Amino acid sequence: MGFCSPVCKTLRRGKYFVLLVLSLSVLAWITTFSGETVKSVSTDSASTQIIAKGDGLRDKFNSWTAAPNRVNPTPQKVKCPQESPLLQGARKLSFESSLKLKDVETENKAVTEGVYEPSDCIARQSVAILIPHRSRERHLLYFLHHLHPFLQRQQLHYAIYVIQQSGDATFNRAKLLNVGYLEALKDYSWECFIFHDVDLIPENDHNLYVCDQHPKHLVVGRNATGYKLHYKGYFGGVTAMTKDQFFQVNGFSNTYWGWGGEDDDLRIRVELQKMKIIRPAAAVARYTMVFHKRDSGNEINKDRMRLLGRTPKVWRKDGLNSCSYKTLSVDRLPLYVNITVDIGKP
Ligand code: UD2
Ligand code: MN
Repeated sequence: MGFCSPVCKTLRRGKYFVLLVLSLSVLAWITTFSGETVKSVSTDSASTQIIAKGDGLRDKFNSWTAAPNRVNPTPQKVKCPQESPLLQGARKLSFESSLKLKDVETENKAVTEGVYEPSDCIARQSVAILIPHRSRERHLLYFLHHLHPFLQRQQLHYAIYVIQQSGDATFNRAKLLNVGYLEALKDYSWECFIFHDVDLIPENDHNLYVCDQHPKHLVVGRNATGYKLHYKGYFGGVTAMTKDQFFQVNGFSNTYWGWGGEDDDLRIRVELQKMKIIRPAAAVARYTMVFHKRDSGNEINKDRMRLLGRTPKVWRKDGLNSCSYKTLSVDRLPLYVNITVDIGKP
């Protein structure tokens, strides 16, 4: 609205003329472009089959994005960050009696046959979690429910292996873990192994399930012991060792049947190799142990002190290199690899 002089009117008309000329040139340019595109891409890219004639600019865009090794290479995955941005710190754990395996499977669709790998970055370590097991199904369910999301928040490439002792002979935690190590290495060259009780649930995801320069003990404290270190050389519950560290100590002893001693034996092996045991800060290395009584078939091993005394003499001959067993089945279930094994009896 308002006053417009004759000069202003001429200018306005001129503006319309310039606009018209511009639009006509754009139209002419698009037509030329479209013809060229159809011709040039139709020979060298499978993706061109979906190109419709006359859609020149979009075609050109398609051919740029859909021919990865020609113009625009597929973005390469980069290493995951030193500290995962997904960590949440201390979390309240839940142990719902109504929890079902199907629920846990539904929550973990990104896990395939017990294995997970981050989709958007390359994990810093490939870790096998080994669980010795017999008749603790409920604990296993809670374990899977908590550990899968926990490990995923740490952006690890990992697999969960459950090593089931068949039969009802006395339980042998250490030998089952040796079997787990040997069997898991048949699947993949895991660089780190976590030896894990089924009933221990980590409370803080800053407790990283990765290996270090030295063997690592991840349980500083747990609910039942007031979150204090049990005793100075304590090495039970959950430990992390690289493939090479575990090989160097010849794994666990195979000779501890029943409860106790096998974790101290591993500590002696580590010390004999002049390796140190490291632990995360007490504030993060906290666990809840699901309540349980001593299992039948895992009675206290009264011979354990004698066995511990001879470890320096026998470790070279008793361990991974003498672990004899019969694998009865390997089932690749959605959330874990289930290895059932006959490890003999005392
Ligand atoms: C302690 C140690 C454990 C081990 C054990 C002595 C901690 C937190 N844990 O655990 O690492 O050294 O003493 O052997 O200090 N299991 C079964 N079915 C059985 C028996 C055992 O699945 O019938 C497995 C299961 O993974 C269990 C683990 O073996 O968590 C250890 O047995 P436990 O929980 O009975 O022994 P606990 O809590 O005294
Ligand atoms: Mn326990």
